Amino acid sequence: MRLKLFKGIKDKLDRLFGRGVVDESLFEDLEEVLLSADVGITVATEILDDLRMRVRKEKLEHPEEIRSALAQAITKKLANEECPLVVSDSAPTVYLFLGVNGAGKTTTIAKLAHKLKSEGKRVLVAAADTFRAAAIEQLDIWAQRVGVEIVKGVPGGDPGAVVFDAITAAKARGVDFVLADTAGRQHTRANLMQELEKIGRVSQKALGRPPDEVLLVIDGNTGQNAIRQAEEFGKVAGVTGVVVTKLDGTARGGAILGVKERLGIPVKLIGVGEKVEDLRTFDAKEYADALLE
Ligand SMILES: Nc1nc2c(ncn2[C@@H]2O[C@H](COP(=O)(O)OP(=O)(O)OP(=O)(O)O)[C@@H](O)[C@H]2O)c(=O)[nH]1
Ligand SMILES: [Mg+2]
Repeated sequence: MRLKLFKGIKDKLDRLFGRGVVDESLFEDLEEVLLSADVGITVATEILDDLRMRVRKEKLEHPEEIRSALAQAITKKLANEECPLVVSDSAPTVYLFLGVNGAGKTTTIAKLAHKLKSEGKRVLVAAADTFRAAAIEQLDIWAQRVGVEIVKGVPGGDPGAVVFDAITAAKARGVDFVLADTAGRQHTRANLMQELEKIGRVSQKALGRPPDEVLLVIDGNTGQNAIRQAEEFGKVAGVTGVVVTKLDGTARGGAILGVKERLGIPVKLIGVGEKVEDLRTFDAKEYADALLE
């Protein structure tokens, strides 16, 4: 199935390439299109420099050749970003999910639980978003629907304690994966950010090692602020990977092109819809093609 990302960009590109002329103004317009998709200026410039060089060297003149060369330039830029989720040799493998409010953490956990379960793994989700009763209930409903185990805290309770209990239960029951949900928080709120640090410490205590992945969930509509979020969450929580959600409904998903380069944190998963099946591992070529077609 073809990915459909970045609403609207295809039309802009069709118009540009439709002019049938390859000149400097084409590159200027392409730069504008990339920037409108929230590809950062540095990354956009590098991609277009690469494209210019190929156009010159290979004397490309047909719009379709240029479109495919552009897709290749973007794929090249992203090539070393493909990076699968770490799976521990000693079960349970623990993934902690963080991010700002509404980014898609809980939904992503449901999707990943579904995927792992369909691969025959035993999965336990930890409802460590104790901030709102409704959040615990939301994960509970997903757990039932997907058919995985859940460890819940009480509303207002200590999220670290939930993660501790979940890991302990997972060890006792022979669970393969623990997926821990946390409350959404703004990266500018110091006390809430400290709480994340504590959750990390607690899971270290229960597991004997840090969580295998600390996954920052970012809404694909976030634009260049995504970099800033990644920086701030990275400082307190040792983020190991990024999940970009809602790429099905945005024209601005280009910001992820800069995350790895700026912060050394790879994009691991992407969310492309609201259903449990709508999760993909990040594939550079698929992403580049979706950006342009
Ligand atoms: N279209 C689309 N919607 C998504 C995607 N991922 C999540 N959503 C929607 O985004 C909204 C918020 O998702 P949640 O998973 O509740 O987000 P959260 O980060 O857990 O939110 P808080 O716990 O409140 O911080 C829901 O309506 C989801 O259905 C996606 O990949 N595509
Ligand atoms: Mg949530």
